[in-house]
Amino acid sequence: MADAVTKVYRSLPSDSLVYLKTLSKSVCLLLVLCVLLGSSSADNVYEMEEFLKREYSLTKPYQGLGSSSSSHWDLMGNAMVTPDHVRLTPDLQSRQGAVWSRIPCYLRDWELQVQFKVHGEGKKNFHGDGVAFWLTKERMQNGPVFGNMNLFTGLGVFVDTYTNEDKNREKRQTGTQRVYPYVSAMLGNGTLSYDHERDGRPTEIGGCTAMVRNVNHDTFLLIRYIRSRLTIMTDVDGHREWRDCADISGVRLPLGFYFGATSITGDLSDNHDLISMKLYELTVDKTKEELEQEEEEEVTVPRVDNMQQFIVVELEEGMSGVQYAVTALFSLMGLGVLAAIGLMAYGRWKEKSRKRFY
Ligand SMILES: *[C@@H]1O[C@H](CO)[C@@H](O)[C@H](O)[C@H]1NC(C)=O
Ligand SMILES: [Ca+2]
Repeated sequence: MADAVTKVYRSLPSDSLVYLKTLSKSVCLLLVLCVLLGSSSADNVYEMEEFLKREYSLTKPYQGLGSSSSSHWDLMGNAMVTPDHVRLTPDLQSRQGAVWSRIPCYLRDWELQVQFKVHGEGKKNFHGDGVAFWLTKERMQNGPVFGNMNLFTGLGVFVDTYTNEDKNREKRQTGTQRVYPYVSAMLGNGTLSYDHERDGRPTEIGGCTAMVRNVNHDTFLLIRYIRSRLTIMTDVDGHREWRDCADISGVRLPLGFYFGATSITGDLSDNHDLISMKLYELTVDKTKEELEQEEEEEVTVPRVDNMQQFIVVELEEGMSGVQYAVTALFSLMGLGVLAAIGLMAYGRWKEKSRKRFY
């Protein structure tokens, strides 16, 4: 029972607000009240279990994972299944591992709750590279983006544990320094490239710091997509509480993409363990107009409305201070010389004119 209660606690929306807005209000108020009073009866379990989509979820003991034809998930690369987790990569150099759903997802509104664990021997900033969660058109591809291909089409949420960005450059350009591990989201459209050297900054649409590594408590990530709004939350400090991480409106994701989780190690490594991925369908009350609009404007290429807002404004990588000073100095000297020549010429001319008059 304790387990059931925890399950309800975990799976019910911590922010009941979305539900308040979306589910019919009476049902929802009841639900919220139940949760608030902590009186979650068995009925609630079933209620949430109904929303859980088993075909898109991956939970212990990972029966639906493997090469059998009845599996819902494929395993790839160095990924290994144990009774307690799917180890995407071990704490060893140059490994890549992944799990990919076999079934394309046609749900419009959903919530993905991921439990994962990143741990290893490496000391501060001597570990990497992180783990990523996906909803993409492509699946089962090897590549440099946390073990997935670059130029992907769809959503990538990265838990980046290693800072690649040159710290000095970062400070010069943005005035701040980011603390890692860092969770960030990117919407790929097939031509946008993830810049590994800059930790994906140029294409990032939102993110937050999340101290996920080598902690004793469980760590979770929530990705919610409802009414074209993408919300990311984290629960990584052992408080069993969702914390806002990113909130982006106008995210247009086509239907029929695949969920996946990937990881990679390079010179530096970590164990990247996936414990569960639970996908819930969210029921949303939509007006007739909204539904018609959805039908008409079927999205084919992922995009974010007003992408402009995410373009990182960077200072020009032009002349440095020293270069400036030297250039200015030479310019001044040049002006001085010109002025001197000018004055001499003027003096001569004046002398000449004087001579002429007298
Ligand atoms: C992908 O997005 C970029 C930047 O917004 C844009 O320049 C490019 O044309 C887009 N590609 C496609 C295939 O839509
Ligand atoms: Ca990185």
